[in-house]
Amino acid sequence: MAWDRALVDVVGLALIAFIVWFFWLVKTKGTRAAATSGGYQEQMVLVKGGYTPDVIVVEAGKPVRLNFVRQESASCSEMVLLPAFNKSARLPEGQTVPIEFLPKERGEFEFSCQMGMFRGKLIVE
Ligand SMILES: [Cu+2]
Repeated sequence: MAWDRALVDVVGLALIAFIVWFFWLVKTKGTRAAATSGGYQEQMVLVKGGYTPDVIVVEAGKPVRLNFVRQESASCSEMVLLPAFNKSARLPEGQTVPIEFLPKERGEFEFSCQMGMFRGKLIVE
């Protein structure tokens, strides 16, 4: 019968979808910024159709340096804003633009383009 083979296929596909979703979800917990010799927690952020990584984990009380690298010409991403830290910067295409700040409080803080279409999150622990 064709229908029972179809059922097996559907169950198989559902299982694959679940596995993909599960591992993808685990991965979105965030990227931990690396500690550098200068005492900074540093993370490179690729700006291309969004922010990669878009969830960055840092520790409170230590200075952070996010190095934004914009690799697209779409005007949407030409500014990045971190309202919680009173920071913003223009991102010329192809240049590395560092943004430095000191996260004092724990919490989750958004960063985004000026229209809020691209979004990322900084998790301060
Ligand atoms: Cu935008």
